[in-house]
Amino acid sequence: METIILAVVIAVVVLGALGGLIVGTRRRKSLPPPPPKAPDITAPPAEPHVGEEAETPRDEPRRTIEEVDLPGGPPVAVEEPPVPTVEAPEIEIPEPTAGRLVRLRTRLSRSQNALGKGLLTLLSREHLDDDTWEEIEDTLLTADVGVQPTQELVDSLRERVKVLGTRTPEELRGLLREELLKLVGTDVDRTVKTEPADRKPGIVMVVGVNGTGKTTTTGKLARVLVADGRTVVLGAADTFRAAAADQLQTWGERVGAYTVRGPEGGDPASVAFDSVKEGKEMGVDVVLIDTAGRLHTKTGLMDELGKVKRVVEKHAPLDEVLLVLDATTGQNGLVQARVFAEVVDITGIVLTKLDGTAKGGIVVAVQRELGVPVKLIGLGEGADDLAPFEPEAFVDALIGD
Ligand SMILES: Nc1nc2c(ncn2[C@@H]2O[C@H](COP(=O)(O)OP(=O)(O)OP(=O)(O)O)[C@@H](O)[C@H]2O)c(=O)[nH]1
Ligand SMILES: [Mg+2]
Repeated sequence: METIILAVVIAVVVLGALGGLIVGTRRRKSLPPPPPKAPDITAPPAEPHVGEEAETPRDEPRRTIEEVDLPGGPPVAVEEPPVPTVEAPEIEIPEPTAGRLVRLRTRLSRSQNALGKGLLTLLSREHLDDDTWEEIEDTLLTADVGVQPTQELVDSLRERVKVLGTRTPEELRGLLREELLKLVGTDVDRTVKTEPADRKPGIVMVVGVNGTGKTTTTGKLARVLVADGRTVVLGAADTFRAAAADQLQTWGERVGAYTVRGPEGGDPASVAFDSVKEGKEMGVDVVLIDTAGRLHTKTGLMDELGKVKRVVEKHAPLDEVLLVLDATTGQNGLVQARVFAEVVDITGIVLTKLDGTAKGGIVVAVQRELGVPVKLIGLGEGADDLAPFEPEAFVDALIGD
């Protein structure tokens, strides 16, 4: 009897165990296979778990490399080796710089209408009486030529018109052209100094108040240099905003120029120093340093700019310090210019936004104010809308053909 009971118990246990096994197996089999996971390159590899191999059959078709989405880019095709499919970011070939001002002359139309055409119309009047001369004076002052230069131009024109007697439109145009050119100055060296004879790289620093167009100008200038066959490193010494360095880097990437940047809020002088150091190591021709916009009225900020200059000059003297002035701000720009000139020795002026103003006469006023030539002018937001300043082309654009 005991033997029978024992046999029954054993049978029940064995059957139960078998049943459980079958149920267990079924249950396991009925589980859906885990979805294939996209590889997460930021997460550590997951720990293997017991039973995982049974759940994911080894013969599951493996995903090919094409199916793997890499962050930030389309899938890279690797199966067609004859055609190079991994594309480097396209590098733009900027326009040549020669004759840019002539190409962009129509952008000066506002100054042309207000200054050039206004003057020619007034001078063509049959009787040039005192009132007319006063109107001519007002026209020049409104275009921001400045009081002293205006006086000189009017005096000289008055004299020459008197000598001329009767006058044809061509003669008047010729007179005005000569007199305007005299004010703008034709015998100044306006080349942007980027290539010192005795060393490499040339060092250019770009300064100015907020929003005048420093970063844009630095980017455009990099393009000019690259178009002329130079190699360039950019220094993002505007460390106040990360976006500022991004903005500069974007300009650089378009023409293949490397950008040196530092931590947000870091020391601008140290970024400027490092950019020249890297430029030297890389053997490039020119290092362009973009600085943060600063209020010319804030002593601390201006002192900091002086420090940036001094620290960079531990490498070598700066070849060019370009002050960027927004032409639309008129006389206020002159006040800024004076303060900057005291802190860093300005060697050239970039007048931006001349496309948006009737005050082209500011070219004359600012040169007088600083005794420093306008070397470049900005005539638009486009990448190649920066032109070397050529007095003849400028005056011709003002008075029309
Ligand atoms: N129309 C016109 N716009 C310009 C010109 N130069 C620059 N700008 C515009 O002016 C704005 C400011 O330019 P940025 O280069 O960022 O000025 P910034 O001096 O670096 O400014 P901060 O770094 O904030 O001091 C941008 O919208 C430019 O596109 C120009 O010659 N003509
Ligand atoms: Mg900027």
